[in-house]
Amino acid sequence: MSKVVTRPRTEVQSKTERPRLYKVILVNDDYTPRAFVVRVLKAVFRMNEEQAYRVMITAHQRGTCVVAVFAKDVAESKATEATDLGKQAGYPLLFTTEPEA
Ligand code: TYC
Repeated sequence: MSKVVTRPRTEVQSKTERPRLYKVILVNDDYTPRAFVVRVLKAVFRMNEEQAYRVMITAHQRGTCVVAVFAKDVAESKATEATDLGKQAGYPLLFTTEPEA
């Protein structure tokens, strides 16, 4: 009589961890006009003038500023959209993403 080897049919249920959130980060440069950065922040991240100005000036003074936090796909598409608006206007404006700690 042959032995029948069976394997567990289900994976051990891993702890239910929420998917990691991703930060969108604005990177300073020497060429993109401040007003253009503010306009992009308002358009892509739905900020008001004051919020957008604060984020822009923080990146200007410190090198980078966290703009907002989203699910990975949303963070990546917004960073790309915002970077592309700069590119289309001939500016080196850059938005990157990184996972939250
Ligand atoms: N440093 C730019 C200037 O002086 C303005 C700027 C701010 C550009 C933030 C990019 O992420 C940025 N015109």
